[in-house]
Amino acid sequence: MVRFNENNEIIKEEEYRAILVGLSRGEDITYSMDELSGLAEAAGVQVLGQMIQSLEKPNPATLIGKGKVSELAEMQEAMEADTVIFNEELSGMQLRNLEEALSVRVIDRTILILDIFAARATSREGKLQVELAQLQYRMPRLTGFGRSLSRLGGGIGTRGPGEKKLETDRRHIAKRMDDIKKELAQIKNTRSVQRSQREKSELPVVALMGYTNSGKSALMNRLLSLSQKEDKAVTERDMLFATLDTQQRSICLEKNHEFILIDTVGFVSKLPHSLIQAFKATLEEVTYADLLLHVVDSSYENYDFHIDVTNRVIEEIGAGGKEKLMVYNKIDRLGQLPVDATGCESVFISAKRGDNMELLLEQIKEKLFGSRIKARLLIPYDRGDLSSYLCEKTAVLVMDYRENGTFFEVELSQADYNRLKAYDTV
Ligand SMILES: Nc1nc2c(ncn2[C@@H]2O[C@H](COP(=O)(O)OP(=O)(O)OP(=O)(O)O)[C@@H](O)[C@H]2O)c(=O)[nH]1
Ligand SMILES: [Mg+2]
Repeated sequence: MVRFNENNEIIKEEEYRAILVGLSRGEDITYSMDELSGLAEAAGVQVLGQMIQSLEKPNPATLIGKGKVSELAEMQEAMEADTVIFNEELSGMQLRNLEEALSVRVIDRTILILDIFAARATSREGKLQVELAQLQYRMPRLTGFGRSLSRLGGGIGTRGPGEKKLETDRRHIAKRMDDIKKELAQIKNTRSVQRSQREKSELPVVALMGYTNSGKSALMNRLLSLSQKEDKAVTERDMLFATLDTQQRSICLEKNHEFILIDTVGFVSKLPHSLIQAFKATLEEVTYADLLLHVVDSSYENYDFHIDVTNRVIEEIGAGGKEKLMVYNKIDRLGQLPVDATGCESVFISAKRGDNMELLLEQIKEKLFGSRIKARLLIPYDRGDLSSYLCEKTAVLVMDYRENGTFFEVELSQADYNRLKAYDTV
């Protein structure tokens, strides 16, 4: 579990005993709480119990109601818990009030996720991104903290000692954030050079995306072993956030059918916004992919929820318009095949046992190298995303700006055509 000392350095401590607290605004939060429990365990916290409150409007001072705070204090004492973990992100004021009322460590879902990322990051870039996200989380909470301290330090208009300390802290953090951003920009530059080298090789790119623990790395390893490259295997483990850094491997199945496969960080619900921002750079690779494989753990009963969360992040990083194939994994754990409700093309596999790999490869091959067809499309002006897609990803023969949209005569893959056939002028 990560805490900060006076100089904003991370202090590592071991094994906490925690109670989880959830707030429901009428929705069922069982899954979300299960996930919080998984996150806590991944951070090395022992979960003793949980408390849920149904509340239409969260209490601005303590998130949960006053009565619930007292109940929580009793529960914490009885169970000898030293930590309380909230499923919602807490404001600086809520954190402070709750810590005062409970006199134990109070943590929220965001800091827990950031903590796991901090512990797992191995690359320089990964570490910097997590640190930046941690500082971004800390900055506004520092302000809240400072206000209360300055009230203690004197009346209106006076600067208490707390305020001075706050100023130093804030300056220290701002400076560190600046340094990190500069270094990240440098790393990004190097990567774009690498990318342009790769683009010269003109290999198509396929990116694995999906919820954490869905089997993205397992699928990458399966494809590597099919192309006799077991020695290039990536980390695959039964835990949340096993992969943090984007990894690339080339997969060569037969002559002229080689592609680059990218394994990426997994997602989780309520992924802190600052972390998505921070990881946008590493996930930027995804926005250059020709095809996304959205990997789903179909043995998880509520996998639709995971699909929604993943789709939202895919949108947020600007990869929403990419060609996508739904890959329902872990079918070895199921009695019958899962149902796809997304309407996208889908394939049902087991990365572990190797079921339906041929089928998956056929689909990938078709999408990447499949035969091209000629089409005449009229793309409305409010769908500039589609026009740019056509320009970048297909062979444009004719392009003409007309009254009600851009007219294209293009050569494109069957999959692209299927996606765009609503705009066919024929
Ligand atoms: N039964 C079964 N287990 C699988 C299958 N595919 C992956 N797993 C297991 O699921 C766990 C997670 O797999 P990973 O490949 O690490 O998952 P990931 O999507 O890369 O996870 P993150 O890197 O955390 O985002 C591992 O223990 C895998 O062995 C499958 O088809 N069937
Ligand atoms: Mg992984």
